[in-house]
This record gives sequence, C-alpha cells and structure tokens, in this order.
Amino acid sequence: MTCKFYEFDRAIVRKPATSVTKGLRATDRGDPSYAGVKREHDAYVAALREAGVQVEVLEPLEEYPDSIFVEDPALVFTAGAIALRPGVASRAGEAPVMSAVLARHFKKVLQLPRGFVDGGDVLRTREKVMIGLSARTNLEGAEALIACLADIGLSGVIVKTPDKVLHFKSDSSLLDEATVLTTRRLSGSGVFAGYKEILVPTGEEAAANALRVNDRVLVGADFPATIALLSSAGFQVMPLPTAEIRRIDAGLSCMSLRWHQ
Ligand code: CIR
Repeated sequence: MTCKFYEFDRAIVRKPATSVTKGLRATDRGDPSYAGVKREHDAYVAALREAGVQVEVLEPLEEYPDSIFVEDPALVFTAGAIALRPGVASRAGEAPVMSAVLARHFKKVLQLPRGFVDGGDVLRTREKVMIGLSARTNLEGAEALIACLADIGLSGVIVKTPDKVLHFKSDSSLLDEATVLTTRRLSGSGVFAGYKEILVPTGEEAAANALRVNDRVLVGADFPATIALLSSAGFQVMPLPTAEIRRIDAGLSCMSLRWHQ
C-alpha cells in the first residue's frame, strides 16, 4: 500500500532524562525545568496516540541530555532505517543506542559511514529527501546519506539550512504533499519552488517546526497567529505546549521517529 508522507502508524520516542535541563542551546535563556519538559513530552506522546500512532516509549538516557530528541540520531522510512552521525560530539553516542532499537523494528538498518548528519536537517517531501547543510550536517555526511537513501530506493538532494538556524526542519515542515510551512528566511532561498508555501508570521519563526501526523497538524501553543493561519487554510490544528523544549532549541518534529509500517 502506498501512503502519504504524513501518514504514520508507528513512532519511537524517548522519555526525557533529568539531565535534559543541561540540553544544548545556542542562546541561554535559562535551563528548562525537568518537570516542564516531561509535561510537554507527555502531551506530545498523548497527541501522537490520539492521531492513531502506536508509540514505543524508550527509557531515559541520563548520559545524553539531548536524547529526548530522537529525530536527530536516525532516519526511518517504510523501506528501512538509517543510523546517522550527529554533528555535535555530545550526541554522537546516541546513534548506536538508537541503531540497536531500530534493529527490532526494521529488517534493514543502514549506518551512515562517514561525515555528519543530524536528522533534524532532513525533510522528506513529495519528490526528494532534502538534506540541509548546517553547523551539524556537512557535505561529506550529506553525500554519504544520499548513497544510503538510494540503497532503500529514495532520492536525496542537498540544500542549505539558513545561517544561525539549528536545523533545516527548525524552519520547515511538510503540511501535505504539496504544501510546506516555512519561514521567510528559508523560503527566500527558493528551496521550496514548486510547493505551496505557508509562511509563519514574523515573530513566530519557531512555529515552523510543526508536525503533520495523519489528519492533524501539531503546532506550538504559543503561536496564535500561525494557529489561526493554518486553521483558516483548512488544517486541523492541535496546539501543544513547547515553551520548555524551546529553551533548548527544539520543536515538535524533534521528539519522535515516525514511519508507516
Ligand atoms: C540540540 O542542540 O541538539 C538539542 N538541544 C535540540 C535538538 C532539536 N532537534 C531537532 O530540531 N531535530
């Protein structure tokens, strides 16, 4: 059966460790609280389940403060999974741990052989899997990833994450097969030519890291203008709290690996 890229029936998430308060961030606006992150994570898992996804919840990894963001050490597709090489030393060890988990779910688990790629820089769209070069994802990794993708029948293309933006998907999410939610700074690069773009209102850039899951779009609850825009465009919006995870530069795609079995 073919399915659309936003139709998911399986997901993997990882509970936050108490060390999440020390998660990486580009600008320090104070540590997130563990209880706050846990509340946001619980709400996220509940939202995935409500959307019809069967979710495996992994135990916390104290030695990896950012390991709640399971999207970064791996990629998953119906045809197989790819364990990546995260582009920051403190997260490198998350990939082999995730690889062992993926081996329980996928017949084919490839290993990125060289370079660096964070899953947050990878956006699957109608035609291609876009790989955004960033401070975390380099050319060597992106080229190696294209070969891995070809191995599971997918085609990759190298694009660029805007300067000073953590990940390509910090500034973009797929809303349906023809529509992306994105920021002015990423849209301006022309990367989404041929797609319908919905631009997040100025001041709500962080809302661009939304997540389409089945019939709904999960969006940060602190972004009323984006919520109104998506609702008026006909999307069923589910607002979720993200204030604490935003302190460590995360949004809604980061906390799960999702696929259609
Ligand atoms: C990091 O800097 O790696 C974490 N604090 C945030 C990761 C967010 N992940 C994502 O956007 N895919």
